[in-house]
Amino acid sequence: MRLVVFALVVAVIQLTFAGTGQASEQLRPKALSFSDGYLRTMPPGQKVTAAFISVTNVSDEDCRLTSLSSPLANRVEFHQHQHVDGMMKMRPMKSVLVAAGNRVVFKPGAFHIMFFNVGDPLMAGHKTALTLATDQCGDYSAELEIRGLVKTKITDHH
Ligand SMILES: [Cu+2]
Repeated sequence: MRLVVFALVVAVIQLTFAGTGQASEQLRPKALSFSDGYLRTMPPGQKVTAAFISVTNVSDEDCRLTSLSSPLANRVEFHQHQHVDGMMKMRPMKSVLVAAGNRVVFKPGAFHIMFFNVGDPLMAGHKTALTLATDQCGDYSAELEIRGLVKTKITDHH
């Protein structure tokens, strides 16, 4: 009998803790949301590629993206395109600010994410996780769809 009472007490304590966990999640909603993430496949023999994604800050606090990681590459960087002496150059950025209520779109020819030393060939259609850290808005895992370089032909064209 004593054992049953003890088991009940343990169950009630566990329920209480589970309850507080959910409450604190609700008090601190995620500041950033991610959409349209994709990673380009590489031509044979290459080990460098780029990823693109939209980052929306739904909070009223500025968030700064500070670092990136991926299981597919040992170095992942934020890059920016710049015109220098009539040439398009890429420059790494230490961090990217996503201001309160704003959206930053990583897209071809603008801000983008570079993957270096990609170990294995990338399979179009597969998905992979990109981990993003911020200064004060927590850490995130965003989904990237792996897409081929060549656009699929429209077959229903007359
Ligand atoms: Cu780049």
